[in-house]
Amino acid sequence: MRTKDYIEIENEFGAHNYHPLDVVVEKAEGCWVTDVDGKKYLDCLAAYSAVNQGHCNPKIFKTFVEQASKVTLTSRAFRNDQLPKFYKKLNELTGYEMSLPMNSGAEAVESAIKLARRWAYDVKGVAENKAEIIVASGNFHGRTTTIVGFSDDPSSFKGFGPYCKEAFPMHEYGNLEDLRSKVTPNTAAVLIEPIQGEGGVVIPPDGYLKGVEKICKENNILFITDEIQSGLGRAGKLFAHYYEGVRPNMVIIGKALSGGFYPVSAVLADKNVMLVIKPGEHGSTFGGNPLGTAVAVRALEVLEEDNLIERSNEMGEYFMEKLRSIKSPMIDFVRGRGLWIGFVLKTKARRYCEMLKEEGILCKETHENIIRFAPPLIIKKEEIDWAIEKIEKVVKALDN
Ligand code: IF1
Repeated sequence: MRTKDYIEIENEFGAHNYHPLDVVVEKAEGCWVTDVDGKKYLDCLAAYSAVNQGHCNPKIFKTFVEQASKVTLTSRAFRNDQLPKFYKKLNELTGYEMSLPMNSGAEAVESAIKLARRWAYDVKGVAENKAEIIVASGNFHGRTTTIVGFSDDPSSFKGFGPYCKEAFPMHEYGNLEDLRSKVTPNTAAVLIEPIQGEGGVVIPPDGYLKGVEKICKENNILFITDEIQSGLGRAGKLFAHYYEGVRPNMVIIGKALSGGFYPVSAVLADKNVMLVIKPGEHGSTFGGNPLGTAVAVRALEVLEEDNLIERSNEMGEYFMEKLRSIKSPMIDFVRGRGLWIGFVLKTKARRYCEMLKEEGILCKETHENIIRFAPPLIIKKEEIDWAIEKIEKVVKALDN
């Protein structure tokens, strides 16, 4: 079958909840994917930062196969020999006393919401069912009904209500005065992305994260960062919140936590927060399973062994410098941290992405005019040079 045959089947039998580019991937390795027609592409999306370690990373694959041949899932009714290693690894790597394993990013965000509310009732003393969690404009934290209920993007929330809006006051992302004005005695937490991905790599003003931490400390509020996309090396550090030297009370991780082999997410916290949830009060069938946690430990080791966090920094700087050297009236500016780059245009970006696909580069536009370049962190300098050549060719072609 060829590309068009697969697309016809998708359109006929699959939900139409996406509008993907017309490329049907058959296999992938490192930074490169190959479609069913045998055409190769440089992947500059990396599954929204789930394959920071590169597609089908051989070291993680080895662990995946070994563990899958032993046991994949026991449910949490029993214990397994991989989960303790996962807990220990996250403690050693991040310094948080405990972690709570889930599967998708949204599930980890929902878990953090439950932890924050329970902490508000049992520790802070907020009246039952009155806990508020302040969120940010332009946020993206997943697609469950609770989460889209506090989105300000109609394509996320329209037609899926009713919602509990009063439980999630919104402040303008980056605006500390606005945040302060939303604090009440019922505020349990502030939940933000340290850099907003879906907004097109939106970096808040210097001092914002520090300011959020200060407001939280002054008002006995939990500071929660969603690092599902920005974390684990994508922004050039283990966590993007390291840029301001803050230590949130909870950190939410996912995506690259498994190197793209298996849905693994987690909430990191110290005991004073994590232990508010008692046995039997939260969980999931696959959360903390031996296959996912074995893969996650290996995925984290690969970040360290192959120095991917430093590479993200260096290669990201290099990529942004080369992008800034492209001259065109249609380029507004380039922004980013590490290998997480927003190429902001003065026009619609979809056409650029379609032409880049023809040139062998896969990337995705966001908010109409921004192209995100976020390749796997293993990308080589010569691969960036190759990409820049193609990007410049497309930009020049569309200038005329
Ligand atoms: C899709 C983008 C969307 C996330 C942050 C939680 C989640 C995500 C910061 C939820 C997931 C993915 C979802 C994916 C496209 C991508 C995404 F922001 F990365 F670009 F949708 F906006 N927090 N982001 O980025 O994690 O439940 O998906 O595992 O197609 O929906 P999830």
